[in-house]
Amino acid sequence: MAKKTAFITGITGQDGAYLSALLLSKGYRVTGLVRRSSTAEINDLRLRWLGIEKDVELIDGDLSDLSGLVRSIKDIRPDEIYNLGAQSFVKSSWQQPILTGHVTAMGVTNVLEAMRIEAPEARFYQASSSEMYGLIQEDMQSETTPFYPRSPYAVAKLYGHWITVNYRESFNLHASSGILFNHESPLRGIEFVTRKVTDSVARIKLGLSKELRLGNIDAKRDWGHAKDYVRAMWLMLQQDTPDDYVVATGVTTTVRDMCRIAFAHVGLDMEKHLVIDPLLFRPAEVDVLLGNPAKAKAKLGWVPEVSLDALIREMVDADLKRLKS
Ligand code: NAP
Ligand code: F7E
Repeated sequence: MAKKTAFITGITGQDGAYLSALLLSKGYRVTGLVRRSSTAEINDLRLRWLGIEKDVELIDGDLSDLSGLVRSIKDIRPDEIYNLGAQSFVKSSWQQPILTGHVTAMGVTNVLEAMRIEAPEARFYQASSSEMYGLIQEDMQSETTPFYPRSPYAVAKLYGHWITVNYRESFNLHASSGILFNHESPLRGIEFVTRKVTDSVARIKLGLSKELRLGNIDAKRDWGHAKDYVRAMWLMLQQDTPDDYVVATGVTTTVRDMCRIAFAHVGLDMEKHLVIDPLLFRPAEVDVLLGNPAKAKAKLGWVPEVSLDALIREMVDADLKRLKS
């Protein structure tokens, strides 16, 4: 069988790196879009962490630049397109709402347009988010739960989700949307709460720091491992018909209890180090998220393999190792 080609936007991010590793292990040619930076040597840090930086082809480009996307897709002729690129940090989206709209919302239309023009037979994956449920309308969120976004990021993702559905219905494209709940790993950006916690716990353990400052620790999230979640993305594009799927563990935990796992792993007392900082609270919060992955389990045969306990312990160990070296 001919080698399949994948094109990944956001290839330098957490999910882009794990997805690249998965696709390479399946024999794909993996290509990806990279924003030009004056410090190019740090662009591929995550790919290097996984030891695959030499195995992927990186193409300069930006989600806000339609003509560049059209040219890239024309040159690459991908079989599968994974749109993972985004301004993905919720808190920053209040600081940069317009940029978030340009990249996280309109960027989706740009990729879909480029695909429609140059590779209409390709299969498309959109990285939708549980943040779209925001002020939850049902205790457990599924594909049929109404959305109520609570941040400029979530509003932008909702646009991306619906434009994907619309292009599927309007142009008969094989376009699927994965509504993924929070997923983490040692490659998670340091600004997200799990990695902030595991990095701080490692620093405190090594005597490099004394405290961990957090905002709303009563917020609850349904956390899984990124490695499990990129498998679900790939499975969606292997189906005969495109569709939308919730990807989650079905377990929700407070930020406080997630922290407790990290401190306990290195034998530290959380109460001695945790400081609540009102400046870290958000203008509007998503209090609780809990996903129902029944459809993904039934139709894709997808089940998460890593528990939150194991995930946080892996992240703390990776941060200890990183800091020691
Ligand atoms: P991430 O680590 O923040 O990666 C985001 C990627 O997007 C990076 O490669 C980044 O490039 C790229 N990017 C940002 N702006 C861009 C632009 N203007 N043009 C081209 N590329 C741009 O995010 P992630 O955790 O891997 O998440 C992947 C996707 O899933 C995102 O769309 C995110 O919103 C969505 N999502 C994530 C989660 C989660 O829990 N992780 C859950 C649901 C949905 P640089 O490296 O240059 O910054
Ligand atoms: O916050 C609370 C914060 O920034 C989780 C992105 O991948 O998942 C992610 O969005 C919770 C929130 O993730 C701090 O208020 C308390 O309630 O790790 P986070 P997020 O906002 O849920 C979704 C699914 C995405 O799609 C996004 O792209 O933790 N929290 N104290 C804190 N959060 C942070 N970051 N920092 C704190 O100090």
